[in-house]
Amino acid sequence: MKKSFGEKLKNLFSKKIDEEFFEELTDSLVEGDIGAKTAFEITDELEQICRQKKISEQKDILAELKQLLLKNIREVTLEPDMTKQNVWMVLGVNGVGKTTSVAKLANLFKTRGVENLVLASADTFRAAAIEQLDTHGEKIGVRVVSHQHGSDPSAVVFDAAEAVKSKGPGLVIADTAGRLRSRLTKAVTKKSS
Ligand SMILES: Nc1nc2c(ncn2[C@@H]2O[C@H](COP(=O)(O)OP(=O)(O)OP(=O)(O)O)[C@@H](O)[C@H]2O)c(=O)[nH]1
Ligand SMILES: [Mg+2]
Repeated sequence: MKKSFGEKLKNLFSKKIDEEFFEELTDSLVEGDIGAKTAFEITDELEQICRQKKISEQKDILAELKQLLLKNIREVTLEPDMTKQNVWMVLGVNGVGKTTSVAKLANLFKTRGVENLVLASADTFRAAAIEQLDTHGEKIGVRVVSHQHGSDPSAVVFDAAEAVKSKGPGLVIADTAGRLRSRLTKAVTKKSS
């Protein structure tokens, strides 16, 4: 089974600290979807800090890395504009928690009083993804729009958007299969125009 980002880091931090270590760290950060530019910047800064502070112990380097990673996390406020129709797409690499986050967001906004709320099952790629979102929808009492497994994901988002639109301002939260956002957004824009 493919190692998770956390497992890879753990493994790396049990090795000897040398030049190769920093190269492997950069690779792990890129593979962990941090982005090549940021990954190189983080590793360069970490190397610099280690030199300046004369740090060589794995646990101390790890603590510095944690600080650098935290520095790169941005806080955002997610709030639908309830004077209009909002369509949110949840993206991210496999298994990162997209579907769970869709359900958590739906539950949060439902309890905050958003009534015109529809989930779009736009992960039509992975087997059982539709059932997974259906189960969440049932549990939290939110409507889920879905098509057949293997169908066009943009058509699902389009139908969910239409369902919300027919009732006025509201929110669509779309679960997706991952990161092929250019294809999906292009298709949704084309269908809506
Ligand atoms: N500990 C922990 N586990 C989580 C969290 N969010 C999701 N998970 C678990 O991570 C696994 C994957 O979550 P999903 O929500 O299915 O992730 P996904 O990105 O939709 O996965 P794919 O659709 O396969 O790409 C599940 O076992 C979840 O229960 C979280 O915040 N904390
Ligand atoms: Mg999913």
